Amino acid sequence: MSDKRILTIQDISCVGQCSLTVALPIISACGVETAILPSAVLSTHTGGFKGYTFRDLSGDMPAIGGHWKKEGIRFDAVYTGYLGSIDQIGYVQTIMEETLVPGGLRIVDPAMADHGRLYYGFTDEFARRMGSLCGIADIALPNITEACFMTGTPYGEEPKDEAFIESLIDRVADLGAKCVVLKGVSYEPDRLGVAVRQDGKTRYYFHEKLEKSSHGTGDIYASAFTGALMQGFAVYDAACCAADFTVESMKKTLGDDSHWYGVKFEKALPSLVRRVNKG
Ligand code: PXL
Repeated sequence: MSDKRILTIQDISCVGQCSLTVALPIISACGVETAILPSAVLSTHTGGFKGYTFRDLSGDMPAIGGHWKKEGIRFDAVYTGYLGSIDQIGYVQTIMEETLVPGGLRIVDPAMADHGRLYYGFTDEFARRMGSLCGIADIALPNITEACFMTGTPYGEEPKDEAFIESLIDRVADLGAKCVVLKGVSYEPDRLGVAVRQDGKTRYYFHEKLEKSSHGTGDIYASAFTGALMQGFAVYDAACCAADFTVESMKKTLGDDSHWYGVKFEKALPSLVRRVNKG
């Protein structure tokens, strides 16, 4: 069997346990070679720190992609997260076309919004364009807020019942995404989970809902999902595995209020490694 190699494109937040600083260790721990393309370099993530630096690396992307094309470098999957500009969305599509092996997977985590709001610096136009990237995805991994922004669905204040969730997934699927893993679904007060739409059917996976929501958990989820998928898990099984790992990572952080900026996923890695690396 040939080992898988993937490319992940997202920012380096130097401090803050999100994006590349979680994707690289998690996917590597899953036994999958992980190449990176940083979309931007920030001193910290944007969720709670003040005065962070931000260097947009959009200008470097075409030349980096061009070099890989010339060298014949290929990936079994490209997984994208936080992107630094609208231009990057087009560059990413080109890099996918030029570097994916035949049948290679496009995994897109929109990574631009949560709790009903876009992250600082993003616009409705960016969200619309991210919708077009999700439209070419084999697997799109939005949370409810991101799915709403990409599809022009009002987020509203009301609890999101099954009818709302099913029609929201329909709308993301209508963008063109082949599979949709919708994160942050909850129909009962103490249960949280994901809805996985594949081949026109939705399957749910619920786990306990912890009191505190934490930063960077979407990136942890998408990274573990990608690692498990590349190790041969079916989409639904990878979605469940990633959910369990994310909850475990959050539990490892409970009780340490000084660790407000992210979760201690490192402490949960051994369980993920055991579950994903079968060989
Ligand atoms: O975890 C998503 C994320 C990634 N990168 C940066 C962020 C955020 C969320 O706020 O600010 C820079």
